[in-house]
Amino acid sequence: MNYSTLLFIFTSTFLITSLEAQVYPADFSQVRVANDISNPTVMAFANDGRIFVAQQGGALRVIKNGTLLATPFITLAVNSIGERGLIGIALDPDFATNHFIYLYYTVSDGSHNRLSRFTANGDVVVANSESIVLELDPLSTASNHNGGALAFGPDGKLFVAVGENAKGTNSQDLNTYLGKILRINKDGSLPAGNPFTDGSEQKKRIWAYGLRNPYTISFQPGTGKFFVNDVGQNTWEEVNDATTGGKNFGWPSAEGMSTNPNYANPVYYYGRGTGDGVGCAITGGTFFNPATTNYPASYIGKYFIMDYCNKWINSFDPGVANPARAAFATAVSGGGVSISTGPDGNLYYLSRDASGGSVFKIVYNPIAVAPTITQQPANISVSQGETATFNVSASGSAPLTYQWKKNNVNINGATSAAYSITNVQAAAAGNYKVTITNSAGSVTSNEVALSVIANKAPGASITSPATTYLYIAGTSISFAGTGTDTEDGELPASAFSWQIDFHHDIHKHDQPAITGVKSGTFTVPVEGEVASNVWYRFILTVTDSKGAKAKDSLDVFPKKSTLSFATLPAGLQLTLDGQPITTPKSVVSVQGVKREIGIVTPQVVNGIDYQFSSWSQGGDASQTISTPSADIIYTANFQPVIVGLDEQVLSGIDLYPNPVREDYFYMTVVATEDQDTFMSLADPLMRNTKKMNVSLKKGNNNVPVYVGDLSTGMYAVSLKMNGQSLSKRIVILK
Ligand SMILES: [Ca+2]
Repeated sequence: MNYSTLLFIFTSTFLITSLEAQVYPADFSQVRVANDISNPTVMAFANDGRIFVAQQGGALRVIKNGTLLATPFITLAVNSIGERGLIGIALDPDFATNHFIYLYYTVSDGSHNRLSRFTANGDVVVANSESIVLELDPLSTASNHNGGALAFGPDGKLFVAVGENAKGTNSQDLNTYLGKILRINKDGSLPAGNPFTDGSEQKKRIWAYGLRNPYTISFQPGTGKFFVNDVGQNTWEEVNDATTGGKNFGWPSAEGMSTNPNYANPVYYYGRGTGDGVGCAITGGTFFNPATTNYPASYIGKYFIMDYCNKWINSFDPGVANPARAAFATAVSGGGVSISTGPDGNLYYLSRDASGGSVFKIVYNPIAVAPTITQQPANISVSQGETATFNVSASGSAPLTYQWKKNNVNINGATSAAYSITNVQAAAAGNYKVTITNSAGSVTSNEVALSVIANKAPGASITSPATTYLYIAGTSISFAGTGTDTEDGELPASAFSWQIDFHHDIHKHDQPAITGVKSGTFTVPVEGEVASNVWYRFILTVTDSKGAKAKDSLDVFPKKSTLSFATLPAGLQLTLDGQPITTPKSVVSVQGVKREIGIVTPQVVNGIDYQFSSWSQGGDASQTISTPSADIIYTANFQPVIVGLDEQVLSGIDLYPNPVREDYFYMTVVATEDQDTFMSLADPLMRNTKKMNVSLKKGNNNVPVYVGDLSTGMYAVSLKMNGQSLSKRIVILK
């Protein structure tokens, strides 16, 4: 994949939207409730019908009676780099009387995530009502895996999902909140009934651990069943049952199903790929148990999940073992980040879609319902050469068909909810409206005007970095651009806005815009994402004095090296970023990115226990390396576990003569019962090994061992007996 500079066409996203119409079961359709909610993260419903929608940048918005209120409930100062920002919300179970709202956000200096309580006064916050509930552990420079989900359990306790900050070992460390589900009192204090009652403050708040990025959680009304949706790394997305406290879900050692009895397996999981039922990130899950609904009874009690990348909604029965997936929706709008069951008995989802972030409602109309317009098109005023887009939203039974008209005449091909005119010229001015039709009737929108201003759109160009530039993590990328305009001349710095989006595979992480500068630097973090199929997209937008815009875009790719991992003896296991790998193994890594390497110990091969001895590059068994500028091999040396001579009695075996100068030595051993087992010899570097079967009789045994085929050296002799490995050193001299 090699992107060169490309000019953005404003209409592209709308054209794609119209081509990818949502597919629902018969009689289901979606209605847009609100849009223009940029970078939405999560939402919560009040029983009075209001929907609170959090924006990553710190604003909490309110949708009331189907309208997005212009004034945010609150605008918090947050750090919103990467996946940070305002990313969690829960309403108090007694919200109707105490008006408490809990928010999870990254503090503005980026040092940590915080959980705070705020008090509502109608649709806005009571000034200075913030009460800090819990300060979470310090963050590294990695800006991803923050979790953020909040929910009250049936016990009235607040459950908090915290990501592992892109460091897998945090998930197994009971002295940090990172990578955990916490269970706390509303004020942050320790509740009774948590699984760990001793140790650190963190440990005593932990409800479940071994999690990577638990972005959403859900309780089932009635049963209290508690599911945690954990976004996976390279293989599996998980739904985990954390109803019972104290479970370890295995990250980073295990993702998906594991045979390790210490890990709780997911109740449902799905893998990578294209299409329905697979994907890249589980960003929503909800138990569909509304008080009332007009959905068919077969949907009630099901657990609905949503995937961000492949844009589908599936469901499964949470009450059965190994539940099967049921298809529900495909090609949903944009990138879904949250799915909820509304108090009105409908499913809702929150999407980073082409309309600037939207809330959608999924409705069931078994009897055809005529269309009604939920959002009218608006008047548009554009400069010559720009793109004009009219939008309409309507509810009613699917399928809905659209026909846009200019000055009362049908426009050929203008048959979607959005209608775009590119490269607008004076002749495009006029009056526009749309008629929406289904089997039960039709409705026509308000007529709105398109005005064309005698103004030419500006031109934008990114001049730095060069298209051939490749970055190294930890270094700064210098960016610069120009903006020219026929009427205004050279555009001033205030006309410039930069967007630097981090792309990984098929999804992207939005970064906050940098405005008011013609040039600047961007430092690439060394932590956060270890994958190598990553790049940054620099987008420059310039705006002229009449409001006309132009964009330029440049994709900047990394320099990469190959990291190879080996062990001596060969074939043993290591860990990379906390996950087990079997050697030899090679991975491509972005230069400058930090990787955590470690060893698995002890390991048993052919009955011999091995333990870590040293790394080829030196250093501790577990260490952090920075991906170098050249390919490299990291070799971990292991040694057999050899019991010392002073432990002769304990070992239970004796060897004579030792040293041995002939072709045989004798091993004496006392067995508690008859048994067929085996013994092995190995030199410390495993250059010479020998394995032989041994039949032991109850009582004293004197076993001759042929070593005529082994060269001079020190060897570990290991005997398996009663499930234990007994070892002793012997020296062979020729
Ligand atoms: Ca102009």
